[in-house]
Parts: sequence; structure tokens; C-alpha cells
Amino acid sequence: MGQLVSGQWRDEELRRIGSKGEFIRTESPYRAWVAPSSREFAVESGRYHLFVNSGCPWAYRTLLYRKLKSLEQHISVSLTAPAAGPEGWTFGEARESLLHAHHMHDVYTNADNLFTGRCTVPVLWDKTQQTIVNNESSEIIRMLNSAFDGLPGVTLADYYPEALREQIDELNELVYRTVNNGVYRCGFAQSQTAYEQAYDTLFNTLDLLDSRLAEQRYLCGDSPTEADWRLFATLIRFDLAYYSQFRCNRNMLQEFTHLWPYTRDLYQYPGVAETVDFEAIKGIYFGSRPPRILPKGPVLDFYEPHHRGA
Ligand SMILES: N[C@@H](CCC(=O)N[C@@H](CS)C(=O)NCC(=O)O)C(=O)O
Repeated sequence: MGQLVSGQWRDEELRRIGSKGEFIRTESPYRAWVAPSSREFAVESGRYHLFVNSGCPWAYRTLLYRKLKSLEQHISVSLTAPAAGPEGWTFGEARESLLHAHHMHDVYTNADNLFTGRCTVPVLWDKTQQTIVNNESSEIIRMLNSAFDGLPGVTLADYYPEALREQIDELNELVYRTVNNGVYRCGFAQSQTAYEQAYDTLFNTLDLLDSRLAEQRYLCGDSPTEADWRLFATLIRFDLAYYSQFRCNRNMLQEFTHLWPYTRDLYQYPGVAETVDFEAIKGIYFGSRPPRILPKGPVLDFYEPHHRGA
């Protein structure tokens, strides 16, 4: 995908490959926080907006949290088309309704007309200051987890409880490196060695998590936490996309004894199924490049009983 250079779209791939052929992810540039104590980005209903592609696992995290926390009435959303075009993520000819943006790069130039860099989703947008607050999904979900809790109708569930933070941070580090980003390291590797290393570390972690989930319902005990939701965003895409498109094919998620019912358990958690758009998942991974043919299978039943507790 291309990028912006001094506010102009260039249809040239940015170099993201290391000397050993390994994929290197670019840092997100916008890192401010909405917080009750913030003067710059205060908590207000209707002030913030998300620009998201629901097929993307990173952007999906924010859609999932918006639902889990019942923030739909306070934070609005624009969805890009699942597949990228020659100018990156697009809202189509009809444009999205907040900024009348045609492409995601228009959102970035609305914030900074000389922006240089990748135009990634998700973006958390401030309607008051007409700028991007943050474009790093791990930070946006932390904000959604608690910053808006004082607004009416918000679900007060805490997916990053104080007592479990150390454990969650540790799991997040492992899961990000070897699973969330690990599937991309398999799919985007430019050498056999880099691919095989990514593949081995990915499946080593999945085996480890499978054993851990034999003992407990969720990664940190009896209730889902941020660590589970971040893992879920990758697992729900695994058999549909990563297994074939990214060559993560030692085995399918469906073949894991515990990870597969665990994924169904999370899918069946109140509200979650509504956030998963299987066509968008296929669209982003198979529709962005010619011949743009979406696979019909595999057939997966996420509603099959999981037998993992109430
Ligand atoms: N660190 C970012 C990564 C987001 C990301 O890579 N999003 C992809 C979509 S799955 C994207 O927009 N890619 C476009 C590009 O890299 O130019 C986050 O977690 O928010």
C-alpha cells in the first residue's frame, strides 16, 4: 500500500523489510489520550469518532471495545470498504459522512495537510479540534476501557483491572509479538528463514495458550480481560484468512482442543458476534489485490456450544 509524502499520496510501497527478510511494523505517530483529567482531549459525549476497517484486526479491537463498553451512543464511526484500492483504504464514491473523506489519506491530511507516513486504521478523531487524537489501537482500547465510564449508559466492565495488569501486560507482549503480529510476520516475510521462524514462534505460542486454556476458562482466570480480546481479534480471522493467505498452516484453529472452543466462547459473549464481519475479513485479505476473488470456505460454526462454563 502507498503512503502520504508531505500531504501528497504516493502509490509506492514503504520499505518495511529488515536485512534478514523479516517484516517490520511501523510505529503509529499520533499518541495523545482522551482522559477525564485532560484539558486538550476532555471526555464528552459525541465529540470523538472512529475511522475503522472492520476486517482489520487492529481496527477491529476498537469496534469490539465500543460494543463491549456500550459506547455506540457516545462515539460515532465511519467504516472504510474492506478492500484497499490504489489510494489505500477507501470510503467509496459516496464518501463517509463526518469529513466527506473519499480515502483514509483524506482523514490524515484533514489533521495535517503536510502529513508524511502510512494512513492506517484505526484513527480516533476529535471533532472539536478537527484532529487525530490517536492511531494506535492498543492505546485506543485502553481509553475506551475506562475514560468514558462517567458518561450515561456506559457498561462499567473493566478489562484491565489493577490486580491483573502485570499478567495482562506479559501476555500482551507475547501474543502481540508472536500471534497478532506473528501472522503478519509469516504473511509478509521476504525470505524462507524469516517465514519459518515466524511460523514456529506462532505455533509454539498457540500450543502454549492451548495448554493454559485447559486449566482455566480465560487467559487470566474466570473473566475475560484485554489479553483475551486482543488474542480473539487474531483467532477469529485465523481459519478464514491467515491459514491460507499468510501460510499459517501447521493446523487450523478448529483443530486445537481448547483454543477453538475458547474462541467460540468469546464469540458468544454478549454483543461480540455483532461486531464480527466475516465478509469484511475475507475482503481485506483476499480482495485488496487482483484477482480479488473471496474464498467461499471454510465453513465454521462459531455458535457451536463451547462447554466452557456458563
Ligand atoms: N499499530 C497500528 C497498526 C494498524 C495497522 O497496521 N492497520 C492496517 C490495517 S490491518 C493498515 O491500516 N495498514 C495500512 C498501511 O500500513 O499503510 C495499530 O495497532 O493501531
